[in-house]
Amino acid sequence: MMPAAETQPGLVIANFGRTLLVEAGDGTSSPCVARKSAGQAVCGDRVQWQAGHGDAHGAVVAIEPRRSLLARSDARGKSRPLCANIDQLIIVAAPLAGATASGINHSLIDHYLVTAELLGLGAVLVVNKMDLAEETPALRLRDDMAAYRAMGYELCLVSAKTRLGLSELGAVLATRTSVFVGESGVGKSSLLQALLPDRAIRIGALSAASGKGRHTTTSTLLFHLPRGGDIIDSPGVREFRLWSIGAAELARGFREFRPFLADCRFRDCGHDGEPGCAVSLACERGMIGRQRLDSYRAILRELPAAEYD
Ligand SMILES: Nc1nc2c(ncn2[C@@H]2O[C@H](COP(=O)(O)OP(=O)(O)OP(=O)(O)O)[C@@H](O)[C@H]2O)c(=O)[nH]1
Ligand SMILES: [Mg+2]
Ligand SMILES: [Zn+2]
Repeated sequence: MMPAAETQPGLVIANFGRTLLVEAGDGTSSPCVARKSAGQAVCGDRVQWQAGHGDAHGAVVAIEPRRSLLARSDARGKSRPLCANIDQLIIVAAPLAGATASGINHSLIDHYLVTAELLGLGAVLVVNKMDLAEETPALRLRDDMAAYRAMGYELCLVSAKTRLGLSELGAVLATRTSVFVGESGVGKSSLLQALLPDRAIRIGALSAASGKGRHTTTSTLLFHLPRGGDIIDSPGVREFRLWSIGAAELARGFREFRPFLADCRFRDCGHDGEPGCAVSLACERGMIGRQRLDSYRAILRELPAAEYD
């Protein structure tokens, strides 16, 4: 009879569909599959697992309780877990080359900010490719993004190419677990590679792992940073839909709205043109940005009708 495999603690550092890469306490990693009874493990999960014999995959037998879980909706609106145990979202954006406006996708940024607020996670805004921002649009971009800084969000203007602002970004990532989120092509993986010391090795490991020639990220992967802290790289998205939340919850997700929410005439005010709306008034007085109120109203219209009313 074979001795029962020993159960040991581990950390999920990659998920490629059904196969997970689990890192043991000694830093080695093994491909594993999760037992059905364990549930769906994702990058960042602390797990109990058993090594496989020979070429056989190991088995994840249990997932430790999570302190946070980031999920996103798939095309059919079903929520899919993306990564676990993160402390903050690093929302990466980039200016469009040669554009006259800033080219920043504010709608996506605001969706992620609401997500962070409602999950109780930190959020940091990163604008990459600052080397591409030409003079006038760059000024505009700095202005646009400074509004987020005024709300109390940390903002880093960086370039993976010229290494502008990378030590600042490195400091923000140290000692915490973070996830890079944002549109495809904004440079999430490039920033990660610029922050890792053994970058050539890492790039090699990445393309070998995905087995694809393309650089676009297809799996969620966790890396340990040299200054401490872990960072999870995730595939880019075109849009990020919120799970089912109500209008009141959505409004609380816009942190600069909060001081005004109790002052609307109607207790269930949707801040969408109702008379006596304190949020609209604050916007007219310049205390809430027009773009943020527009963003709030756009997201309100995406919510399922039952919750909207
Ligand atoms: N000029 C310039 N180009 C950059 C910079 N950072 C990344 N790029 C380029 O932008 C392209 C996309 O970069 P990636 O790092 O693959 O972007 P990503 O966000 O990881 O994309 P997905 O994995 O598809 O989500 C690549 O061609 C990079 O070389 C930068 O700071 N400046
Ligand atoms: Mg990538
Ligand atoms: Zn209102």
